[in-house]
Amino acid sequence: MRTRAAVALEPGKPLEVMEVNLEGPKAGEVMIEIKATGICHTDDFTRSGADPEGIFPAILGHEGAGVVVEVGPGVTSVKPGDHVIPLYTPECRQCPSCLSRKTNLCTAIRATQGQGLMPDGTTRFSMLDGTPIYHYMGCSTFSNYTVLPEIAVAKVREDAPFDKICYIGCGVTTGIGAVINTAKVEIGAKAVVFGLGGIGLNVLQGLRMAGADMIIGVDLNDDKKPMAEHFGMTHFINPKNCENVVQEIVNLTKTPFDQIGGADYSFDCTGNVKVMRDALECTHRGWGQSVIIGVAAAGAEISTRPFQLVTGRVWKGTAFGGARGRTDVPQIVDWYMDGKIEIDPMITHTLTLDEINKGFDLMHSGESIRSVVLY
Ligand code: NAD
Ligand code: AHE
Ligand code: ZN
Repeated sequence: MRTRAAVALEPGKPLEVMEVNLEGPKAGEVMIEIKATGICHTDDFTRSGADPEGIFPAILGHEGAGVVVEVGPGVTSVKPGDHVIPLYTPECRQCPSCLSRKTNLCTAIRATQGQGLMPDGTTRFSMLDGTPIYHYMGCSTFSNYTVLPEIAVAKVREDAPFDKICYIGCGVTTGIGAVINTAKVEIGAKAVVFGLGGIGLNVLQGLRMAGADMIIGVDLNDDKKPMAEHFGMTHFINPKNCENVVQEIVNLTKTPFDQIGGADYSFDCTGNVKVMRDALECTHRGWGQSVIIGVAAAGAEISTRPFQLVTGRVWKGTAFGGARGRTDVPQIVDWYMDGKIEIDPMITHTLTLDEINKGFDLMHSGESIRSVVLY
C-alpha cells in the first residue's frame, strides 16, 4: 500500500512529506494506523546527524498512538481495531533481559532495530522508485501507517484520546518512570531537575507523585518557569543568573541539622555532558543519586572526580524510564484517564503532517513543550 510520511532524507535537513510504499505485516508483525505522534528531542537529535546510530533515508518518530489495522500470521496479543501505543523498548517477556527482572531493556530485537530494520532484517518502507527507507527506533510514527513487531505494541483502553496518550509513548513514561522505577524516590526527598522541557516536566510530576518535599528546577530559559511550577517545581535556578549552580543547590538543601547539603536525587534532562557533571556533583555526599535521561551527541563523554563516587554518590541512567512497555504503558494511560497525572497543558502545539518541520522550529526556539502531529 501507499502511505504519507515525513521522511528524513539526509542528516541536518528538514523532513520531506511524501507518499511512500509500505509492505503489509509479516509473521509476528502488526500494521498500525497512527492517529497522533509527538515530536521528541530525540527525533531532532537523530535528524540533526548527532546520533551515532542515525541512518538515512529514514522515517523518524517514536511517540505515537493509533489503531491496529492488520496483523500478520501468528499474532495473538492484538487484533484489528485495538488501540495501541508503539514501543521503542519492546517487552518480549522471553529474552534474558526480560526474564532477569533487573531491566526493561528487552534485547529480543535491539540489533535489527538499531539498523533501521524489522527483526527479519528487511524494511517495510520504500520510496516510490523502490529505494529502501529505514525504520526508526522500531516505530516510525512520522508515517500515517507503520509496521511493528507484536512485542513492540502496548494495547490500551479505547476511550483514551490519541492526541494526548501518544505522549505516553515516550516523554510521560520516561520522566515519571525515571523517578518511580529508576531512582525510586521516597516521600520527603529533595530533588533537582536539569532541563524543564518535555521530559523534565514529567520528572517534576513524577516527583510530586512520589511525595518529594523540595523540587528544584534548573533551566537556561526563564519562560519554562510557570509551567514547571504548575507541575510541582518549588525552586527555580537559571544558571545564567548564578555563579555556581552546584553551590547554589548545596546551599538551598542545607538545614541547621545537615550542614553538608546536597540533593537526594537529581535528573539530567538536557543531554549536555557538563550539566550531567553538575547534576552528579550537586547530590548529597554518602547517598545522592543522579539519573541521566538526556541523550548526548556522538563522541560526547561524561567526567567527574572518582572521589565523587568514592564518597557515596551514584551515577545512573535510564531508558524509557525503566518501564516495561506492554505491562506499564496501559497503566499509565489509566493514570491519565483517572486524573492522577496531567498531560494536556504540556501539549502546547498541534500540527498537521505537512507542518511537521514547524514542530522542530518550535522546539529549537524553546516555544513549545510538546508539538503533536495529528493525522
Ligand atoms: P526539550 O528540548 O523539550 O527540553 C530540554 C530543556 O533543557 C529545555 O527547556 C532547554 O532550555 C533546557 N536546557 C538546555 N540546555 C540546558 C543547560 N545547559 N542547562 C539547563 N537547561 C538546559 O527536550 P526533551 O524532549 O525534554 O528531551 C530532553 C532530553 O532527554 C533529550 O536529550 C532527549 O533526547 C532525551 N530523552 C531521553 C529519553 C530516555 O529514554 N533516556 C527519552 C526521551 C528523551
Ligand atoms: N542511538 C543513540 C542512543 C539513543 C538513546 O539512548 N535512546 C534512548 C531512548 S531516547 C527516547 O527519546 C534509549 O532507549 N536507549 C536505549 C537503547 O537501547 O537505545 C546512540 O547514542 O547510539
Ligand atoms: Zn523520545
